Amino acid sequence: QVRHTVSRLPDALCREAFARRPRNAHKGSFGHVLIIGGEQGMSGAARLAAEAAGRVGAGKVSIATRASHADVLNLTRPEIMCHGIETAKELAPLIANADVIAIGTGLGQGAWGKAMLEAIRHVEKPIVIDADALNLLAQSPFRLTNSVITPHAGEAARLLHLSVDEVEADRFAAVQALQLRFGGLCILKGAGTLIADTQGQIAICTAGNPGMATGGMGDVLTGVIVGLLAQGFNPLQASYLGVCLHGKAGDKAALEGERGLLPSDLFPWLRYFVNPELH
Ligand code: NPW
Ligand code: AMP
Ligand code: MG
Repeated sequence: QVRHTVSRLPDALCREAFARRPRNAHKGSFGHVLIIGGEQGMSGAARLAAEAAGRVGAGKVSIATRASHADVLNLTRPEIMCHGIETAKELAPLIANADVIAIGTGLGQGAWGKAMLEAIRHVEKPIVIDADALNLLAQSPFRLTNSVITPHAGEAARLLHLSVDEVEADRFAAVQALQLRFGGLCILKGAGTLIADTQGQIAICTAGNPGMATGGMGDVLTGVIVGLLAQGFNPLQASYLGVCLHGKAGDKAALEGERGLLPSDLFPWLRYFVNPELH
C-alpha cells in the first residue's frame, strides 16, 4: 500500500538538522566523502558532485577519477583531493578511507566504469548510485544494500525496461518498482521529485524549477546527498533533506533567471541553507 506524502523543507527542520557546530569540531567530525567518476570528457560531473558535498558541510572530499586528468581537476578546486585511479586495486585504499561513497557521475559505461562499479558492489558503507552507474546497473542488475539510487526518467526507464513515457505516466509506480527491485532508497528525479523509502512510503518534493533542466544538475544533487550522509544523516534523512535543499537552492538561483542557470550557481545557496542561523 503506497502512502503519498507531500514534503517541503520547513525552516524548522533545517534549523534542527543544521544546528551550530560544536566549538571544538574538527574535519573528522563531518565525514570523508569519496566520489567515483569522471571518465574522459566528463571530469566536470565528478567535480560538481565533490564541490556540492563540501558546500553542504562534508569534512573531507576525495575524487577517484581517470589518471589522465586527476591533476588538472585538482587545480580547479584545490580543497578536493583528486586521485588518478585505473584499477580496482588502486581504488581499495580510497574506499577504506571513506565514510560514504557516490559513484556514477561522469563514470561512462566502458571497462573503467564497469571495474569501478564492481569494486564497490560489496562495500557496506552508505552509497549513492547515480548516472552511468545506474546505466551499468540496468545492463547487469544486482540488489543493493545501504544505498540511495537517483535516476532521472531516462535512467529509470532503462532500469525498469520501460519507455520514458511509461515511467512518466505513473511516476509513483515507477519509483516504487525501482525501490522494490534494487532495495535501499529510490529518488526519481524531475518536476516533483519522488522519494520511495523501504517502508513503502513515497514523498514528493515540490521545490525546484525548469531552470534546473541543465547538464550537471543531477551531479550536484548526488554530491548534496552524499555530503549529508557523510555528516551522519541516515539515508532517508539525507534523501529528504538533500532533494529539498537542492530544489530550494535551485529556486533561489533562478531568481536571477531560469534560463541560463548553471548547476554551480547552486553552491552559494546550498551553503546558505545549511547555515540556518543566517536566515
Ligand atoms: P531525450 O534526450 O529527451 O530524448 P543519459 P545524461 C532521456 C554525465 N554528465 N531527464 C534523454 O532522452 C552524467 O553524470 C556529465 C533526463 C536522453 O536520451 C552521466 O555520467 C557532465 N534525461 C553521463 O553524463 C554534465 C531524460 O535520457 C537520456 C529524461 C550521461 O548522463 C552532463 C539522458 O540520459 C551529465 O550530467 C529526463 N527527465 N527523460 C559534465 N559536465 O561532465 C528522458 N531522458 O543518456 O544517461 O545522459 O543524463 O546526460
Ligand atoms: P540530471 O538529469 O541527472 O542532470 O538531474 C537533473 C536535476 O534537476 C534533478 O534533480 C531534477 O529533479 C532537477 N530538475 C530538472 N528539471 C526540473 C524541473 N523542470 N523541475 C524541477 N526540477 C528539475
Ligand atoms: Mg544525471
